[in-house]
Amino acid sequence: MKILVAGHLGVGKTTAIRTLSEIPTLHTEEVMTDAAADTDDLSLVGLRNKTTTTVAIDFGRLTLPGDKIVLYLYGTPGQRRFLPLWKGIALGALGALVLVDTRRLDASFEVMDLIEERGLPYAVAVNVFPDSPDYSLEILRSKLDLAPDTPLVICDARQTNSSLNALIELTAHSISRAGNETS
Ligand SMILES: Nc1nc2c(ncn2[C@@H]2O[C@H](COP(=O)(O)OP(=O)(O)O)[C@@H](O)[C@H]2O)c(=O)[nH]1
Ligand SMILES: [Mg+2]
Repeated sequence: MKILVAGHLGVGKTTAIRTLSEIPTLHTEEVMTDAAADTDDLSLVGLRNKTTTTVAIDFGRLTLPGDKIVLYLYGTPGQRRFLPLWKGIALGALGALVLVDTRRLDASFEVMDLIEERGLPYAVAVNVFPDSPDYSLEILRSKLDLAPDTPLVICDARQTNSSLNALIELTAHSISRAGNETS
């Protein structure tokens, strides 16, 4: 099954896929060019030393513990200018794990809109950084304007169990939604 790992620049997509994948991951990172410097403003993200940006996709694979379910993970850039890429990757996907950084909540709306437009079920995983504001889940749910049944979890993309937990929430939600639609 195909799963998207989506989110804005610097939110931790590459990290999460590296952490989760049981095979060496494929990354298409490119050195950010001056042409993208205005659109991908890293000072906003607090990543002044980040010199690469995901221009296409990350790819990894994961077999869920206990099941014979194999997940193919596609890291997908959050910017709308990658829409043509999105259309292809989203086709046939089970759902999307949206990584969110509480320091830049507004930057997550673009990616959530892209996913909703494609009709994909999604779960939100808040990737915590040392200087992230500490909101309760209830406040986050309201700030992100999430539907009551959209899973929302806190995670650390660098930790396997934490990322896996987020993925399991998404898989359960997507399977349950697919069940509701066919019944
Ligand atoms: N503190 C902290 N740093 C993280 C976490 N996840 C990613 N990072 C760091 O944040 C930076 C951006 O992550 P990356 O995976 O490249 O983001 P991407 O642009 O979404 O692929 C990297 O330097 C990561 O090491 C996290 O959960 N906690
Ligand atoms: Mg990346």
